[in-house]
Amino acid sequence: MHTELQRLTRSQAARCKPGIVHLGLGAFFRAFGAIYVEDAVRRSGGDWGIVGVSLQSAGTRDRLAPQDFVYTVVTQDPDGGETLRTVEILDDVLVAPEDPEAVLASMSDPSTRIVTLTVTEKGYCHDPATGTLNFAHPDIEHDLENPLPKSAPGFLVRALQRRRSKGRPPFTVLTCDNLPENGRLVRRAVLDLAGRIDPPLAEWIAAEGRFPATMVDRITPATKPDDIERLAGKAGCRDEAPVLCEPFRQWVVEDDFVQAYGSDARPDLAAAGAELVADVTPYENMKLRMLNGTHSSLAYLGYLAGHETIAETVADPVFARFVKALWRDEIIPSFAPPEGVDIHAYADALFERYSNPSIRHRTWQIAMDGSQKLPQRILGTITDNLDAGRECPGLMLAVAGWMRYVGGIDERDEPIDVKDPLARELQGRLEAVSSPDQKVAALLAMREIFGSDLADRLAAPVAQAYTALSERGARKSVEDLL
Ligand code: CS2
Repeated sequence: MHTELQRLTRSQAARCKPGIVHLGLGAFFRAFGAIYVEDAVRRSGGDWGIVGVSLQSAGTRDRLAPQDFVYTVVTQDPDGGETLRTVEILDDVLVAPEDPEAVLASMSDPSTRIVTLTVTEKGYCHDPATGTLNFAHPDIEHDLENPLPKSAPGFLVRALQRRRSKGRPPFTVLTCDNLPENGRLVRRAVLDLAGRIDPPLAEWIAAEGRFPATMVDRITPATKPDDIERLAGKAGCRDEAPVLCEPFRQWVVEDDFVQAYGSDARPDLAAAGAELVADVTPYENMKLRMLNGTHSSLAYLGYLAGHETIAETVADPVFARFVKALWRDEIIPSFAPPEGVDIHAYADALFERYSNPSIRHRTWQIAMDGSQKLPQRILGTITDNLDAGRECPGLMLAVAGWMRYVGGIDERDEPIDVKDPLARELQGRLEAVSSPDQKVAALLAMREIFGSDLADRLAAPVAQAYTALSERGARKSVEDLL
């Protein structure tokens, strides 16, 4: 018999006053940043409630509003055990396209001292190969002309403009996206845009603004409709917006926040387990290359081989050997790990995390937006290897795997639902030519992905890998490589 379950409700009458506006309220931030902030407030206090902003659609707000913005985070253990935690740190959710004015008002409110972001790689509207703002991006073109913006850089610039005109200090911009030197990247996007809109504003931001870099890590697969049903049965109340994640989490934050707020510049993140350091770069390199680099490699090749999730892919002995070889032979030799980190133990721990069968992280989900991810995840590692005279056949195969994937037809001749801001251009280029060499050359010519000097160096090895994939399929190509 179907029983009507009650909705999830807030347990504490008193809510935390807002101090953070978060742009891009996806599952990752709700399972990650929100937890750290809530823990910091529980341990050390402070007015750090979070106003979430969806930059695209109303879905998350519509699910969260009837339950007063409270939701469940479910950590999933390898043995099938689950821990449910109710998160109450969200104060409100705004939907930018519906009411950009409300978003700017919240960002320029005196109580807002930090704006955090998880807008994904493409949300910075930059050129992935160079890190500069793409002024030809339609949202940036719009934001140059209109005081009510659409893009994340646009909201940051217009909100900072309001703060400056009201004599308020800027907020700290704390990006939580998987981009190299992410603090510097968002700073550059903001200064590029402000420089065109209001040059004195750009000078003020350059002097007063703070853009700490961060390394973020927690595997958070998308929630599926049956998860919602299953959890409702388990919890005895209905949450329309739960998020699922692995037990592991790590946040390394550069301790450089706007000084005008004194000791009130940030929540006590250290009390919540975050590491506050002077330089995040070695952590970022490690995480982007070791985790995200192999995630993307497994996603393209695993998908082509017919594997639905990362756990399924690494349960296949061929792919298990492949990912271990990637770490050992191609990735670990390419960078200097942070001091005190045993990088081989880090790789072993990653393998355990990938193998967690409770985490159903789809290869298709990770394969998304490859044009924006490849440079920092894989191409930098390849460049460093080639510069040092080392070959890297595994990563070349991964690049070729991406090229096969974006071609849009899998190994059983079924269509692939390719999600990428450049999908149309990628497919157009592939369809315009016929031989593997030409197809590879056509994609390598995309400077916004490969820059200006990598194409020549990749042409022969990637074409060879692409041919192997076309003739023998992904699994056999991986096996032959080992
Ligand atoms: C993944 C990441 O979707 C992806 O591209 O590689 O989101 C990954 O799960 C996280 O970075 C883990 O911290």
